[in-house]
Amino acid sequence: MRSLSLLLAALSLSSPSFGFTGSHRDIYHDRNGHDLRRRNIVYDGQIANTYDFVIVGGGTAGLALASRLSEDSNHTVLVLEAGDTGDAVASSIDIPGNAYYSSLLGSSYDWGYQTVQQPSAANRAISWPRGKVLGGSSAVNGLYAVRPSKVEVDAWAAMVDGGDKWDWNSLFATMKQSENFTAPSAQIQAEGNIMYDPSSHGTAGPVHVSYPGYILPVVGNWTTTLSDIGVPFSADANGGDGWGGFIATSTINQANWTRSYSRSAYIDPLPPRANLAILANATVTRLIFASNSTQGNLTVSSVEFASTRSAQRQTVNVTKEVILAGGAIGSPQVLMLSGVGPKDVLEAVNIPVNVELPGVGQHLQDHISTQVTFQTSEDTAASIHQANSTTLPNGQSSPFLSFINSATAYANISALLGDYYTTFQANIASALETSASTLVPSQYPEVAEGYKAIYNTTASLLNTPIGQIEILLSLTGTSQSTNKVIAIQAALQHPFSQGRLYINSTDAFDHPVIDPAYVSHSADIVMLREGLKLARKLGGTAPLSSAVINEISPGSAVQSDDDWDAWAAQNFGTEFHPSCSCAMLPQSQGGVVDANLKVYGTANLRVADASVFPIQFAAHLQMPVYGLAEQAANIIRAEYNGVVLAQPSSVTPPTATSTGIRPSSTSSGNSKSGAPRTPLSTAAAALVAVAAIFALL
Ligand SMILES: Cc1cc2nc3c(=O)[nH]c(=O)nc-3n(C[C@H](O)[C@H](O)[C@H](O)COP(=O)(O)OP(=O)(O)OC[C@H]3O[C@@H](n4cnc5c(N)ncnc54)[C@H](O)[C@@H]3O)c2cc1C
Ligand SMILES: *[C@@H]1O[C@H](CO)[C@@H](O)[C@H](O)[C@H]1NC(C)=O
Ligand SMILES: *[C@@H]1O[C@H](CO)[C@@H](O)[C@H](O)[C@H]1NC(C)=O
Ligand SMILES: *[C@@H]1O[C@H](CO)[C@@H](O)[C@H](O)[C@H]1NC(C)=O
Ligand SMILES: *[C@@H]1O[C@H](CO)[C@@H](O)[C@H](O)[C@H]1NC(C)=O
Ligand SMILES: *[C@@H]1O[C@H](CO)[C@@H](O)[C@H](O)[C@H]1NC(C)=O
Ligand SMILES: *[C@@H]1O[C@H](CO)[C@@H](O)[C@H](O)[C@H]1NC(C)=O
Ligand SMILES: *[C@@H]1O[C@H](CO)[C@@H](O)[C@H](O)[C@H]1NC(C)=O
Ligand SMILES: *[C@@H]1O[C@H](CO)[C@@H](O)[C@H](O)[C@H]1NC(C)=O
Ligand SMILES: *[C@@H]1O[C@H](CO)[C@@H](O)[C@H](O)[C@H]1NC(C)=O
Ligand SMILES: *[C@@H]1O[C@H](CO)[C@@H](O)[C@H](O)[C@H]1NC(C)=O
Ligand SMILES: *[C@@H]1O[C@H](CO)[C@@H](O)[C@H](O)[C@H]1NC(C)=O
Ligand SMILES: CC(=O)N[C@H]1CO[C@H](CO)[C@@H](O)[C@@H]1O
Repeated sequence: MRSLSLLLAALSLSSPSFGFTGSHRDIYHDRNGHDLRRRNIVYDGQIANTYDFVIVGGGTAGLALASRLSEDSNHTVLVLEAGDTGDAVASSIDIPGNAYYSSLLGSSYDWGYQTVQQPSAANRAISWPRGKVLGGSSAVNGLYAVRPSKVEVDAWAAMVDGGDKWDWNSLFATMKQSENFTAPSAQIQAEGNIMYDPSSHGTAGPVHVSYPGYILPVVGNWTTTLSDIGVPFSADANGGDGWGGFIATSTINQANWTRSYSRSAYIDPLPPRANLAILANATVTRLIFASNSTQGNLTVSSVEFASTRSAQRQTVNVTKEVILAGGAIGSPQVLMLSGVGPKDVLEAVNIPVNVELPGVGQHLQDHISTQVTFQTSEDTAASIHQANSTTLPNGQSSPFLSFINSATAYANISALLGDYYTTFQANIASALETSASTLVPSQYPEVAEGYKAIYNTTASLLNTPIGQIEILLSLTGTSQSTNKVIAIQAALQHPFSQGRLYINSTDAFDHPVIDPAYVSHSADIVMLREGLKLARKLGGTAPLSSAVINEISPGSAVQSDDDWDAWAAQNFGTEFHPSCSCAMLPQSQGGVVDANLKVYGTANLRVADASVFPIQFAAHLQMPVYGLAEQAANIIRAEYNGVVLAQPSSVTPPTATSTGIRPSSTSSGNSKSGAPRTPLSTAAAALVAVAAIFALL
């Protein structure tokens, strides 16, 4: 999937520079020339000394939460985001197809993490991209807008006391609360053979969810082919039964065919809010606890951050809460840097233990993925893009540039293993104790208990109709010789392998050590292999097969299970869904947060992002993350006031608080709180976008 040859071929496709500057209508500025996107973003580095809420990470969850918390004009909210604003690369973010044609992966807008070498992956270190920009990974992802199923969300809710606020009914409601669904045009619906149920969607939320404005004909043959190989057509994959084959919705705004992500959805449309400040280029280096809190739950009193590795550390005080939304890697990293985590990890780097929580960074799970590649006689998105790269219209009105992959399927265990699945499930169940005694990367018994709880829940989900493998159709890729390529990807959805991440440095600018322990449990390779076989079978099944000339990779030499396993080890990568590294579990099971997202042992610290899910879902993660962020805002607001809140559009400046934000026009460059004044990015604008034609998931 990410072999070097694929990448090199991708790079040789020159990347045309589409942009929103030029002859089109300027939608970023009002009549007075004020940049509408910037109203709540701090460009001069000047922030107040103190905020009620400080959110660490302005990513998918972080900006959603900031928007909701600051609807209450009595509360001041600060977001500290490590990455830049993204303004300099707006067209790479905003144009959906640019996720492939002008990708930010590999640029300074990508954290560019790498796992440690994985023995089960032929000792490869696997690349783990993550968005490092306002919007976080929602600014760089593949736009799939799919939801987990009721049975797995309810399984999550059952794993922790008070978990009912995370059951399907609750999460379904908050996922809808985040969403504004727009139906496809009749033409697109017919061409793609698209089915949906409007009642499963929200229409009043900020995140635009719809379908692309251009569909390739082969997409229309997807669901019929799947139903011929035992994966039935789904007419409503968003209402809790998220399995079968379907054309997924995407986070696309049909009004101008742009990506809808947490910044464009939750922040840019807001009027100026005097109680909201969003600071980019601000990496949180640690949390500082109040010295009075040596007994009982610790209180965070301030947050330390810096613009670069060598820059002076600054602090900002917090009166109510700190909410970590740094994502599956950033949040556990900040906890550990702050002395909250496993004692062995903290002692190894001489960080004093403030709260001993052995589960921080543990229980790390991800979806692994690779693909079967076919040469096709049909046009693909990649071939059309290359042929038309100089003539495609600029900017937001191009329906073609809104094309992103969205044909998908969640294949259940029967489709993958047939009747053998009952034996398979029994084998997994009986291997629980041996797995827990050999495969848990921690010396602490609580972490092993959590491993077992997660394992048990995952095993119980085998015997349900939910997807165990996701099968995706990719029409945006290239291969060595041609971009007339159809790739069918298979991605493991419910891993039994659990890894960990940990810090080996006290410097927040050093990456943590990431070891997902991929395929440490052998069930995972069985499932991935059977998924790949299904992908090959799909390519050979009518009507999809009418577009296929031959299989390019892995090719006819790969036939036996051993062949597949060896090939997969050389080729699988991430589906970009790491999570569970601050799992919501009982403390006795190595949990990091409780059902209210509170970090155990603290009085005013929560985590709200993909790191808190205790199990993996058969879904891409942005929609459940938005639902989680909406619910986090509900929980926090309920705790701080019970009154009816101001509407977003009628926010008035804060009145009676002691935490007024210094207006930037009157700021005097207080060196204590001001980030260095830097001219707006030219370095970033000069960035050479890597045209990685990855199959973004
Ligand atoms: C390439 C790619 C493709 C994907 N494709 C899809 C898809 O098609 N559909 C889908 O649903 N999901 C997809 N995903 C997954 C999905 O986007 C993520 O799971 C989700 O966005 C995670 O949200 P989050 O809020 O947990 O983290 P993020 O959105 O990653 O936000 C974390 C934020 O915290 C910041 N941060 C981290 N550490 C610090 C610190 N110390 N100080 C300050 N800030 C910090 C980061 O810069 C980032 O902005 C994809 C992900 C990637 C990377
Ligand atoms: C935070 O509060 C402490 C006292 O509690 C004070 O000494 C410090 O200056 C404050 N920090 C900022 C940035 O205002
Ligand atoms: C939802 O999107 C439609 C256009 O697709 C728009 O007209 C409508 O105003 C949006 N609703 C909200 C609440 O933003
Ligand atoms: C779709 O399938 C039909 C047969 O049902 C075939 O005639 C047609 O060529 C296929 N279209 C594409 C684009 O593969
Ligand atoms: C797209 O339209 C939305 C309104 O639906 C607007 O807020 C946004 O700025 C537009 N984006 C671009 C890049 O045109
Ligand atoms: C410690 O001080 C903070 C204010 O800095 C206060 O909110 C908190 O309640 C105090 N905690 C204890 C345990 O006294
Ligand atoms: C710490 O917080 C938890 C809930 O988060 C609470 O149950 C417990 O009583 C608190 N402990 C102390 C000593 O305040
Ligand atoms: C796992 O499930 C089995 C049977 O369903 C049960 O006996 C065992 O206690 C469970 N273990 C955990 C850790 O939940
Ligand atoms: C998988 O799906 C098929 C087709 O809908 C169904 O017959 C089968 O019962 C499902 N398997 C499980 C374990 O639910
Ligand atoms: C931390 O781990 C990384 C591997 O992820 C390694 O390259 C680095 O040298 C380690 N640093 C220290 C200080 O051990
Ligand atoms: C804001 O605070 C004032 C004074 O404490 C209170 O009367 C009002 O209800 C609060 N408003 C909200 C939206 O919480
Ligand atoms: C963030 O830092 C980059 C690199 O120094 C700079 O180009 C950019 O202008 C900064 N962004 C903001 C909002 O200050
Ligand atoms: C989507 C698009 O613009 N397609 C055009 C690509 O270019 C060929 C001719 O080179 C046109 O026929 C397509 O319509």
